[in-house]
Amino acid sequence: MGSDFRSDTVTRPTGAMRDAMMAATVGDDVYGEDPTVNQLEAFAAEMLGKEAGLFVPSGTMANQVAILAHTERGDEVFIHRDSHAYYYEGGAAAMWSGVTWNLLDGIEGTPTPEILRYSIRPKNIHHPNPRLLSLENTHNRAGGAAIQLDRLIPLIDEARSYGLGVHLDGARLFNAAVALGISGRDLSQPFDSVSICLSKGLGAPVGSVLLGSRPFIDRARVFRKWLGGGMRQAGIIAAAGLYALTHNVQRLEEDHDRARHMAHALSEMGYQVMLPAVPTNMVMLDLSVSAAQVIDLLAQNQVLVGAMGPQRLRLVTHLDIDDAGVSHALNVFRTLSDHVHA
Ligand code: TLP
Repeated sequence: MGSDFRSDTVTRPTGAMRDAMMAATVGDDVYGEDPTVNQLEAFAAEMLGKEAGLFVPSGTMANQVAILAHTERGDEVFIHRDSHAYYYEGGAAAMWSGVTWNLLDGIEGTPTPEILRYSIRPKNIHHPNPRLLSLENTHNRAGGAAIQLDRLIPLIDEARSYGLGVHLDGARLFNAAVALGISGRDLSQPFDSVSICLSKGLGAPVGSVLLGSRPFIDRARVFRKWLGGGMRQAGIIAAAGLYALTHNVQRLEEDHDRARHMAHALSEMGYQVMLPAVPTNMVMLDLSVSAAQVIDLLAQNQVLVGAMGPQRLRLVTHLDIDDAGVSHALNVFRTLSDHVHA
């Protein structure tokens, strides 16, 4: 019984995935000679309708390499203030790319075209060079919200009218695609670059892929090397990624069903559940007491959850959470409910 709801990053590779890793043909990927890495990059590019792909160790490196490849030092990057690349990446874009952020508002982590328009300053010696818009789908801090294309396209059109490039942090792109009932390819189509994570709901132990045009990926490959992300016989882990993309996309529906069931049950118990318009594999709870206190109480009962704010909990469903794990967690929440209602 799995009851670790802290993140979908905690999944461990299954036996079948480990078999695929064991069987992988490998070579030195810094020489471009690892057949399994090459296969993963080509497969992911084909799946998302982009020219080329770059295998990187983490979602953070995928975002940082993308920002490096899109910008020059001092350029301005537009991003929602709750987005991972700004909020959770330790200020890395300031360190590596030397860019300046322009932080935007908007519901579900997604600005409107008007919000972007009002934040664009005229070309003038006083202002930085506006260069990139970075979006996120699903949006993590917005409770795993899947964002529909009809909200994204007008925003992207607006960005393009100022000559901005557009990057998508698609760490959970397939959760969004499955929840919206469209292909990952259609959801990626309007973006210049897209990063996907293999090590979240898809269940691989390590790795992300950055996708884009061939010249963009060639440039990104140089930055990956600079950041120390050139890996050698990486086919061992790329094989897990290929397995994940082949077997674990459609099953994300199960994680969404379990999250929906939990959201419903918790709300019936009187918990304040924050639900996005199109939810995926996350449940956010707003408490009237400190999150840390409730996290401790839950952990004493073998239920692990994370905090998304001083009084906000995040529960994430994934490959290693089954129905028994959900029932156990709900029973524990039921016993605590008198203490922790908002
Ligand atoms: N998110 C992690 C934490 O860092 C918060 C999680 O548990 O959700 N983009 C998005 C949208 C992410 O949610 C994450 C990881 C990343 C990028 C970074 O991926 P990694 O951890 O592989 O660097």
